[in-house]
Amino acid sequence: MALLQNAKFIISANHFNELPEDAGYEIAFAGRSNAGKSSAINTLSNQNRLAYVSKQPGRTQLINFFKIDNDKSLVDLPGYGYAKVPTNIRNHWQRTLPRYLQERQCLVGLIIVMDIRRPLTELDIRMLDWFAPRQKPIHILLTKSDKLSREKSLRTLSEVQDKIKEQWGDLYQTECTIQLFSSLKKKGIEDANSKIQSWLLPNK
Ligand SMILES: Nc1nc2c(ncn2[C@@H]2O[C@H](COP(=O)(O)OP(=O)(O)O)[C@@H](O)[C@H]2O)c(=O)[nH]1
Ligand SMILES: [Mg+2]
Repeated sequence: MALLQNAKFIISANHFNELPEDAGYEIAFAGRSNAGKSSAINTLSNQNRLAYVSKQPGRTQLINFFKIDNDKSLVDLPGYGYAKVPTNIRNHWQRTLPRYLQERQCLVGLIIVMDIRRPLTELDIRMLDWFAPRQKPIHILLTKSDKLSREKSLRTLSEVQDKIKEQWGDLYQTECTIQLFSSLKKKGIEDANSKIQSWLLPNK
């Protein structure tokens, strides 16, 4: 059974000091608005409405916490990169997100969800730059892979892999893995779930 199947919404936080206690094990999902992050969370947890999916970008502007069990949580970070977000809100998250990524002790790994048609945007790179120095693993889901042919998907996968290696390979010991994903076609679920499981249950 998928570990995330039991995930339940706990709380939304707007400020760093509203976060639940920094204890146990936490994995966070980051990504551009509309990349397919909430859909990926729903797909991986095998629940239809755990995270809020929207046709309109920019709706999730809070840090949403989901409990998996007593000491494990999943975190849906506010989507970034949506032009219509008011400047004050954008500035707020530009301060709060790096702080969360750099200071949260219980954070064991980061999943970055990228639309395969638009991978590694400037803001995705900023997330990598903020988190990579912590030497904790990063896993990238290239989602909406149903939108490209198999050949084009695989080519994008290897291009992103190369770029990551080139840019961060020598800099950090961080493990950074990448896979194709589709919430629509339910592709890549097993690989993603086993990665998440290896972070949350390292001894199993
Ligand atoms: N074709 C396709 N569309 C997707 C996929 N994942 C999400 N979407 C669509 O992309 C839009 C944004 O999805 P959402 O999960 O809310 O993105 P978020 O803003 O990153 O949380 C919605 O219209 C989804 O139905 C996918 O794997 N394939
Ligand atoms: Mg969302």
